[in-house]
Amino acid sequence: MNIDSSHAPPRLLIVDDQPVNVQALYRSFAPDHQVFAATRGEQALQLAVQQRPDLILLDLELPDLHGLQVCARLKAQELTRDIPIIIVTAHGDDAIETQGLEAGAVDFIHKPINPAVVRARVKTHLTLKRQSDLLRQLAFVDGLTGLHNRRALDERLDAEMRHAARNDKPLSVLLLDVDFFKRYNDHHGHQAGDEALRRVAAALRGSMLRPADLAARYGGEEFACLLPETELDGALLVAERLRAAVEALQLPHGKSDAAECVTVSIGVAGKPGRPGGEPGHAWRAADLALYEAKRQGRNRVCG
Ligand code: GH3
Ligand code: MG
Ligand code: MG
Ligand code: MG
Ligand code: MG
Repeated sequence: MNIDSSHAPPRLLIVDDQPVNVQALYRSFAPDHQVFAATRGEQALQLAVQQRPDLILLDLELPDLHGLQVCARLKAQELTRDIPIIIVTAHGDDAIETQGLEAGAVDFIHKPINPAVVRARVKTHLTLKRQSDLLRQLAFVDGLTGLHNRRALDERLDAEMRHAARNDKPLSVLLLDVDFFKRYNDHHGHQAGDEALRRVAAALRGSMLRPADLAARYGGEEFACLLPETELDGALLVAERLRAAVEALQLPHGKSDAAECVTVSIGVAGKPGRPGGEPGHAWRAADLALYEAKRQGRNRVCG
């Protein structure tokens, strides 16, 4: 679910071991889609997790895995389950087509392809995907800030932790808390406080660089970020960038004399993806680090 990219071009992953096929599909979609390509099954699985495409065009005959295996594995993991897959193949008979649809593909296209037909089918499935994403947004978006809400965060963290443990990948979490926010509200009023939270949220959103990163409103004036495939060192750098972005907003604290402008303290915890790790541990570690950042004087990052 890419909440913030509703106006961004749709992201397509093309999987085919023949460069000439990749090029043909690339040519018909590149002008108004963001296109990624894989020539092997394992590479496709990796790209799907890293890039979270909106749709996958999948060839069946691949050098390492059969396309049906790729399809089944994409459907078996939470992170890629909702990505529509269209199978594109030269060798499909009715039996294969049935197997593909049963494995979770939404559509089946026979080669040689007609670019106009492929475009039309892709458009239909992208529209359906957008509609189901929209429904998810209503359930998973924080109404005040437009960031993901706590429910979305919990769900994603759960999925990311399992992925990290299974693949021995790092994963880091950030917990952010606005400094002296009670006094900001007391001084400027609750409505101005809400507006400040929106501005802080926008700054966080604008500073997250990877598509798989997630920023959420944890509750009240607290935010959380999830950084898949990121070691503690990298997470500390991201946290410092977020801290600086909020400070750069220069939202005056007024006469509240708590601070010059609105700032955040950030606690960072890395590697909760190790086997046996669980989401609760990640938050507790980040929370301890956040407490330390507050104790050391606020407007800083601890990890
Ligand atoms: P600290 O630096 O220790 O975090 O101080 P603080 O004042 O930010 O901490 P505290 O937890 O005492 O106060 C948090 C305040 O955040 C309380 C509440 O008025 C404000 N707050 C929480 N949620 C909202 C919200 O949705 N809108 C507004 N305007 N204020 C909120
Ligand atoms: Mg092939
Ligand atoms: Mg707080
Ligand atoms: Mg606070
Ligand atoms: Mg507090």
